[in-house]
Amino acid sequence: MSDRNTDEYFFHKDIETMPRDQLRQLQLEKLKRIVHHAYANVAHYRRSFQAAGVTPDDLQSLEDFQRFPFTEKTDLRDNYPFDMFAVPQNEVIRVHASSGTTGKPTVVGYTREDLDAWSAVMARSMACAGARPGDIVHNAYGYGLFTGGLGAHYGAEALGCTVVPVSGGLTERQIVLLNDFGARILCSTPSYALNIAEVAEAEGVDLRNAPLEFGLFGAEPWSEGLRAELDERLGIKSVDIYGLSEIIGPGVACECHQARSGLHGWEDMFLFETIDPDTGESLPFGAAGELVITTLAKWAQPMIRYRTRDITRLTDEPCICGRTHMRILRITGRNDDMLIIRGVNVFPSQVEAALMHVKGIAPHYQLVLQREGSMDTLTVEVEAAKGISPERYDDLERDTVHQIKSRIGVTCRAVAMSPGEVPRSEGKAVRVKDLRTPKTRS
Ligand code: DLL
Repeated sequence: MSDRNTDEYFFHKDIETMPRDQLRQLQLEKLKRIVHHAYANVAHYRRSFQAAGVTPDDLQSLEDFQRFPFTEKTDLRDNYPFDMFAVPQNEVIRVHASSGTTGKPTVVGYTREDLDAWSAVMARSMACAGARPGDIVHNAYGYGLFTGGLGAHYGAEALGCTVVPVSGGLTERQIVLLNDFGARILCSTPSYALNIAEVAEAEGVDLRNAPLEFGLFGAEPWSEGLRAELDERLGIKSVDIYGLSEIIGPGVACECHQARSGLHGWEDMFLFETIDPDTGESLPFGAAGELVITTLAKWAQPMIRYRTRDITRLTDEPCICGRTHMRILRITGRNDDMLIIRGVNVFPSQVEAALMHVKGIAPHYQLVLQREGSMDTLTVEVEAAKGISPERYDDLERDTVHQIKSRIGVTCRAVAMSPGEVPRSEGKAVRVKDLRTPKTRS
């Protein structure tokens, strides 16, 4: 057996480095099985397949799959709570739910086999990101209906780590535990990691001297600028991890710590496509579009061509880590989070990236949307870094407006606030304050 400290030991070599043609063959076999299972057991899929004029027997190649219908978040809502289940409820041993911004939450269910598969992909993701058996994992993702806490928890246990199940919040205590227990791995949202860094600095604790080495950050869009900031302030390598409850939770894709350049999507478990969000046409590798994912082995609630609303690009270029599974490039944002300001499309993460070029502000911000006449306007609330005198706030505002205009092409207003005034995150950051009055229906 190889040395415990080499990556070799942690690769599931046969799967993670499988030649791509074999991987595609494996996907087709698994896909046929899951499509039959979904069709036989979920009334929704029977209806949607019939409406599209397909049956499971029409699936003879991966290309054929493009004729199959998409599944959307509204389908989960319409079948609330349990009608998307493909097994009897007494075989579902866990549910999670995401709080939708409107109406009912979306519910997801897991059989025992599904939970084992989730732990396995999560353990694989953590190893890919730099975690090792025996590591102490400080898990500051929220526990509960959100999949972050329990997903990272069971994945870390499956890898053989020591989990500190601290959840989000009570940040002073997080610093004490991080320092005293000597965690090597921090799991949290990137915005909460920034909050932890800030509180540690305020308490005079230099986490750069602690054993912390890797951060597994995800659950919200973030920028390369924020990555550099977290690397520097926490003295770690920050790694991007992706997932969504409808598909399984965290662990759908993860960056390798060697390249940190795109997230390896686990293609033996999930089928990834990108589509043009307007026409539904499949896009080639490299083109930006909406990510669509199919679960290849999830029995309680198979998801067939699920439209994630996440905008990204895929690449099958070889990676220096040796894994053959394709990479999802950084998620710019969600379709439904895209703002249209004076005709320009803009994602909050692009604003974040632009703000990283403004000197004298802290990386905390909120976007305020208002409506003037028929136009949406954007005000960016930024926060002055500590020690910046209020006389300089005008300059900060001017520079903010300038960086956003020159980098994204959007005209906005900026308001500089005093240190600590922009709300801090303990989970997914709220980036947008929407003060527009609801549109009246004509
Ligand atoms: O956020 C699962 C998760 C937990 C992923 C912990 C990573 C770490 P949901 O609450 O269902 O599940 O939200 C899923 O969050 O469709 C994306 O819009 C966004 N998201 C998740 N990871 C990333 C990421 C979890 N790395 C939704 N970059 C997804 C950008 C992300 N957006």
